[in-house]
Amino acid sequence: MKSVIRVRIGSHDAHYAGELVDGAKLLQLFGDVATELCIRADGDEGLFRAYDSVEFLKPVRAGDFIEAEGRIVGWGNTSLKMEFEARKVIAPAHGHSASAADLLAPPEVVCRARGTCVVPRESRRQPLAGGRPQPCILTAAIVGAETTRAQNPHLPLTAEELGADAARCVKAGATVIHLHARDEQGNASQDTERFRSAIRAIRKATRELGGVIIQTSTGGAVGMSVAERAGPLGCTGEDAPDMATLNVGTINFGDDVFMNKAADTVEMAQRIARHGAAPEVEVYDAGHLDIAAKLLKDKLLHAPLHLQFVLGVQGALSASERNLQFLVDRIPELGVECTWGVAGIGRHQMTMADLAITWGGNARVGLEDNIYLDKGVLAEGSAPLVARAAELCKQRGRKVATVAEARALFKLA
Ligand code: KMH
Ligand code: ZN
Repeated sequence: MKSVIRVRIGSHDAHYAGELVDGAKLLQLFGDVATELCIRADGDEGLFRAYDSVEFLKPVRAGDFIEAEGRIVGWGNTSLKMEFEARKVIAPAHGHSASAADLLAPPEVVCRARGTCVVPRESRRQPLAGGRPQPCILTAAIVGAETTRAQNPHLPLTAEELGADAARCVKAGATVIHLHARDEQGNASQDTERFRSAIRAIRKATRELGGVIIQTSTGGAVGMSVAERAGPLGCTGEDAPDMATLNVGTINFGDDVFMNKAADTVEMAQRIARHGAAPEVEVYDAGHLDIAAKLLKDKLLHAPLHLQFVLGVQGALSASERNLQFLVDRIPELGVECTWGVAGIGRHQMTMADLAITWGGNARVGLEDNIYLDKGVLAEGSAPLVARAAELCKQRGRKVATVAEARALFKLA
């Protein structure tokens, strides 16, 4: 959650020699930004309790335009942890006419701060639409189609291994298993029976832990036909997956092309609807949101819509904070109730998970997308990655969703 204000610093704000502005002016701007954040989160102006740090980095003078931005970075019961940045975006151009000014590109950061605001319990107005985030749904992508045992020897391949790894992920906090299957040679397979065995093994291994939501891939591996990719949808009745991915746009995928022609996406959406699984739309690039909007308009998708931003695939949208912000900001354009999550590829996995957790979204981690726990340290299965995401939830004050909560948030049957 963020708030931005932009103001011109007038001559009346200048306090020191050379039209220099008092640092307190910037703290006043941060105070206003913080107040908006409290209103957005809790419907009340709240109170600024303390600054943990304030750094004045550059002078501010009369005639400067200052943009002050604040974000909630931690969700306490009554406290909200915030980070602030003030940037100079326009400055008077000296040496020209008295009214000349320059746009600064890039803007100059003049002040950074961290602090805590409090909205007393009795003042909190809950629940507010777009206010405090819901519990965070952690998805474990435990195998994928591309990762190999040579890259990470802890990759689960057989049904039994998938079941055991899924159980470890559930213990670590995962409530959704994003599932692919492999054949005897370890190659990607969308064969119905292989998925059936894996689904049975996962359900058996996680039953005593409260179960898990199973989301089967209909993306499979590059080069597979639609009919082949739809294999997991042959699992019905007791073996039916709860969710299925829907890939809506073609992208470069490393040296390959991951083809998702419009007609194929329509067919897959129809197959998923006939099956009864809840679709999750995989968004690898900005235009995929536009395709999702068209699918909604054509009644091939329905609310609530589940969006998974997969960022950092080589050939698609990169995993940056700015790109994620852009995608998240565009969600309201869809005009329907949505849940959203992020899967960052490779070294971006935990950074993207942390942003999603901080901003109120959901996070996907696991060996499908990233094989390392730390730089140069292989993850021993996906559970350590899930555990780290759960730890981030704790640090950010987000509750990790239970299966029942995730089912309710996804509105699954
Ligand atoms: N293996 C990728 C080409 C999905 O699961 O739906 C596609 C993929 C997406 O993994
Ligand atoms: Zn996948």
